[in-house]
Amino acid sequence: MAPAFATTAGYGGDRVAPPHSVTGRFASVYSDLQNSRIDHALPLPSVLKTPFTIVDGPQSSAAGNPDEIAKLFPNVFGQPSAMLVPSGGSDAVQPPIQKLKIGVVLSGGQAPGGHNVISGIFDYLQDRAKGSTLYGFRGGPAGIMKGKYVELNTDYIYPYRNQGGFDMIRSGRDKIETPEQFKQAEDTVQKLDLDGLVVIGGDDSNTNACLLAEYFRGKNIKTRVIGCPKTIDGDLKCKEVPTSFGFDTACKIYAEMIGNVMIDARSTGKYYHFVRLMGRAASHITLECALQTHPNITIIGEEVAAKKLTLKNVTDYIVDIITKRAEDNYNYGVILIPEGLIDFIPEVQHLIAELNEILAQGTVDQEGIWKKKLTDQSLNLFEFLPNAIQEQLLLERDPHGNVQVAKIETEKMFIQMVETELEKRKQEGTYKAQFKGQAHFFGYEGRCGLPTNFDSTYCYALGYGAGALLQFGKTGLISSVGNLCAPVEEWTVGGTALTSLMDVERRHGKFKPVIKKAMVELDGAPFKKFASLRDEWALKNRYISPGPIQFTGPGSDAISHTLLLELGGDICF
Ligand code: FBP
Repeated sequence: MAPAFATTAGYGGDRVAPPHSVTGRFASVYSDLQNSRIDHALPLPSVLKTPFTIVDGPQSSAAGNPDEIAKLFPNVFGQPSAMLVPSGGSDAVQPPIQKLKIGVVLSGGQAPGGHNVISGIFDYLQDRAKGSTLYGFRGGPAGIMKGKYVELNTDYIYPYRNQGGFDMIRSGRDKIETPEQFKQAEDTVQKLDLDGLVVIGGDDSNTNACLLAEYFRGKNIKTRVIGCPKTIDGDLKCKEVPTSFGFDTACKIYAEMIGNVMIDARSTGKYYHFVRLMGRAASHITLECALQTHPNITIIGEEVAAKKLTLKNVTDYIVDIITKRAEDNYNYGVILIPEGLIDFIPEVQHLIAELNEILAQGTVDQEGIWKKKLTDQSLNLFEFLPNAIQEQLLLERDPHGNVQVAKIETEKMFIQMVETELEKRKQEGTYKAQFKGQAHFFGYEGRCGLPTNFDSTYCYALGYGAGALLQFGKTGLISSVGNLCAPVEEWTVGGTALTSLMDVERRHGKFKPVIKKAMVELDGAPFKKFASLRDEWALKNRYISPGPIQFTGPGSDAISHTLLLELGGDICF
């Protein structure tokens, strides 16, 4: 018997499972757990279960350089934030648009919960705007430009409910940036007669969403654009957008693996495990995993940058702790390193900036003549790095011109550098033990897991809210769900002006709008908590093994330590 799947939205009543899947995924070949997750009932914030209307807040500004942002976004700058509030009885407000045609796109790296954002939009349309149509653009923004889409219906969406991955419509990293590409996007939305477009993505994709909103409004095109905060990296957040989805699940997956490695280290007593964690420029994932598992050493990139540490300083910090632990006969341990670390070290930043220039001119020859273009300091550093790291630093940049930090094996580099330094200390007689390093990179493993209860529910509310914003004619906002420490019923739902998250960067003599990445704040509660405990974790083994993600019972609804601490809560160890 096909199980009934119900949202507890209560608005449009229970939905019944389609008899079979007609898409790439087949619920009939799912594990029992995957199947049970499809039917997991998602609670909605109370405001989404009643008739509601939208109330505007005060005019917004920008995160920096408001005058420049105002010039770049003359049609959407300064918009107020929007908040959904109940409107019952005689106050009931009819949304201006009854039936909608909406497109949705997944942009950038996978993050658990993306399918639920789409389910949320779809269910909103079913519940509140009957007869509407939802199109999914295939393969990311390229799908918009090339007009590649699929109509999403109940059967299509069903097997993806509460499941990880982005495979319902896939994602991509293309950017809509040239005038021709904007024109292509315009042609597609006109052809489909779209009332709205939801862009589910990180900082770059949401900047792009805002540029599209501006473009469409400037040309009097009716298509409105709403963004949704996605990225496991956790670096797209502000007061109104407390976290990006996917961070919670990814950190819990990595924390389970780190916990297992810790027990392995303690069991054999012979390895130092160097674990590099995804997260690109920011160290939020590393910090959260440290708070969840209590490793012996954790390097936070933002602290390294603030203290202007060199590679040698970081190596010495690790080696000092290894040496001290050896005095207590602990010749094992776990060390967490953020994947973007290399980019935080000022001397490496200079080197990368010089390499970027050289690569942009396309002048990296086999003979190494290109190296003459490096300054002496950068050349010395480059020559000092292991060969593998040299090669990785020369790899092609991503579409945004960034070094692909996921491909740089910093954990291996540190093992080599620590080995060399310990050898020196052996000669000096200050280290007498045996060091063996094991390298790990935990990255892609965390991006497509079954979303936690938090990510499932949060994403569903983000999608449902995005549908509401579009039906009320909003554009240039990012779907925002707040009050996340409270029970779901009390969560707030609304939208925040994308331009209010923006600043400008000067590139090639022009101002370019960017949503500022939210980095780990050294005076923020999560880092302070970590800093107050790290010395104890370094020498005493206070390992915690959080185990696999729970969907029921103790801990199943716990939010990340980072979010809890940022929202004023505390954790007791
Ligand atoms: P987004 O910023 O698009 O969410 O991607 C996050 C991320 O997983 C980073 O943590 C990682 O550095 C990068 O994607 C890897 O990119 P790719 O999937 O292109 O290898």
